[in-house]
Amino acid sequence: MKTVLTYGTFDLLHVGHIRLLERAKALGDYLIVGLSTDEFNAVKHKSSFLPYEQRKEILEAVKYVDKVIPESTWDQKISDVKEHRVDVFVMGDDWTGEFDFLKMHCDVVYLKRTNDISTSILKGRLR
Ligand code: C2G
Repeated sequence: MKTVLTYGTFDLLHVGHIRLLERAKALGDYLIVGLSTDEFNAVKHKSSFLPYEQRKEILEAVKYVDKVIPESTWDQKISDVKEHRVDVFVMGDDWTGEFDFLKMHCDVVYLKRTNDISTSILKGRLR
């Protein structure tokens, strides 16, 4: 079984997130999402519209997602990769290069971001 891992806030889930999750799942058989906790979002200088528990429940309903784990620090990735026997680490290409240190432990794939959609665009439209 090929395990894929990705991380993110996934707030106000939109097609950019879904297309990332779809392509990530296509790289293996089992997709784990490290979902940023509300506290970690503060560390990322991001605040999410929806709290962690709701973002988790929504992600768990996505057919591409097999497991959701909390992301609470920047430096949990190596231990997550080892603990979950991850074969492929995936992020959108706005992160290109940032996680190359994981190449010692698993494949690292940066996927093209979907243009013209983001949580901040959606929040702006809501305002
Ligand atoms: N994404 C995308 N296209 C968009 C918006 C987002 O492909 N239009 C991707 C991002 O590149 C990321 C994932 O969807 O891989 C989740 O996006 P965010 O929730 O914004 O995640 P981010 O805040 O970048 O958190 O440790 C890593 C961080 O937790 C990543």
